[in-house]
Amino acid sequence: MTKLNRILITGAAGSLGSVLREALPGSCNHLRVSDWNDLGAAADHEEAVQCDLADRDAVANLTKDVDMIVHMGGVPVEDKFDKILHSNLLGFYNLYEQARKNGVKRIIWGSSNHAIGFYPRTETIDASVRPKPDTLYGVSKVYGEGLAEFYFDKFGMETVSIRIGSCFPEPIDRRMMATWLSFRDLVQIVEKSLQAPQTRHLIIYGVSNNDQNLWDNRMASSIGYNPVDNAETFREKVEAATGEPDRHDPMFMYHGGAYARTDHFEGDG
Ligand code: 15L
Repeated sequence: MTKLNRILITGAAGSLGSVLREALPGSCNHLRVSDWNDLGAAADHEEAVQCDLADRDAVANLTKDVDMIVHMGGVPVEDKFDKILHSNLLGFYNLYEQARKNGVKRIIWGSSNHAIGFYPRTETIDASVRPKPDTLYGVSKVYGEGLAEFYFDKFGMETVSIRIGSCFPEPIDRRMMATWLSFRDLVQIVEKSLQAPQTRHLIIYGVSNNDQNLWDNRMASSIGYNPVDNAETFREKVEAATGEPDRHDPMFMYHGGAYARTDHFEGDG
């Protein structure tokens, strides 16, 4: 494996960012970690930078001398539009534009299954389908994928957009029997995205090798992703802990599950 010189991880104090902060030091000589929350003490191999991605000048410095970025920052669930605007739209744009100016080769980022969350579960889809976001949060992920496409076509800056399913230590409800991504498979899909010689703008699903998978993830094998975990290992535990599904509940009707019936913060900003 060829080592990159410097990788930047954004959202490094968040749940997935922390997993990658632990796992990626072997992929590079220098690891720069950033978050708008406190990052704790920096390890010897780390440069820790507390930064709000909506601050353009700060992002210009943050993205200097970086080969590739693993972007896990941003609002991670449905929220008020102003919060999404600040982090997922403005912050995301700043990251792309400053990365371009600083000559960053590739961004690998956490898009989400909520970009396609309003597809009914009766349909298996691949990553080429038209988006069907289930929330404003999902719309922000579609925007991110659009910006990534534009930055590749116009400037040749590469992206891997990983539409992450449900990334938790283990599946905790029946929907996650289909959508679960283990931490181990998260690390693998990010490492393969960093190592691939060329990705252009690739959209793939971040999902483990679950028997009930809703997504045809053939595109992910083009970078050598071969998930090793399967939610079936936890079936008994999940079924004992959660009731029989109501097939008419949006939770079980759509790929996006509960997000398809989440509150809309109408006019709240
Ligand atoms: C997401 O995009 C969220 O960040 C995560 O917290 C989960 O809710 C996940 O989707 C999911 O769909 O389970």
